[in-house]
Amino acid sequence: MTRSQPLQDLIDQLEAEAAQDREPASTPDIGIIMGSDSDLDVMMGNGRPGAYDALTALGFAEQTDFDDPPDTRFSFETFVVSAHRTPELMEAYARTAEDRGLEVIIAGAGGKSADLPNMTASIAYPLPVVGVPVQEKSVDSVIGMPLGAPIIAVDAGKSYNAALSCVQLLARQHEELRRRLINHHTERQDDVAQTSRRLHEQGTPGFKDQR
Ligand code: AIR
Repeated sequence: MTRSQPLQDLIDQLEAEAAQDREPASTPDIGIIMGSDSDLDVMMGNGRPGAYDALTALGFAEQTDFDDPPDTRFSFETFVVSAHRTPELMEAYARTAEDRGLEVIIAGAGGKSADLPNMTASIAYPLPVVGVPVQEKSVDSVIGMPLGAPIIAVDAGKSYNAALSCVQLLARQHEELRRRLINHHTERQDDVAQTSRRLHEQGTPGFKDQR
């Protein structure tokens, strides 16, 4: 199949970056790919929190230029990669991921043929891939991997949890991330405890009025 020039340029760029052999601290730790920009709200968050919200809350910055890393130690990058419209880009992204310094990939796709997460996991192996079914009807497609071809997957739309899972993996090597995850969890506990106390002390009608 012929390739458009912008597609070829993107593939060439990934391959050139992989050949740079850069310091891991200056490359994105997490790569986020999605089948379409119509997946953006689910994948990154819009009202309902997504991967972007989880990662920025944990101190990650979005790296938009491979050659110009952000000041923060931990970062992620984001691309649209369609398994069916641009299979060559999917293959190149997954194949170069490890050499580009990524530690883990989050891959999300919607529809019934949500093949980006599972195909990326197959090609990027042994790099771990966390799959996000963007819709309920995408769940079987994302999680249905054969024996010996692993993928980590979250429930439909739970890109926020996919990001937390990635940080959990990274935290095995980075005590600072472990500390941030524990703080994040403690904040969640505070939220539940405070809500519980308010509901109990205000009673149901008073609590409803103040919501
Ligand atoms: N998709 C895109 N390429 C391959 C697949 N499976 C998915 C996207 C999106 C849905 O198809 O992940 O959820 C619809 O994409 P679009 O671009 O038509 O809005």
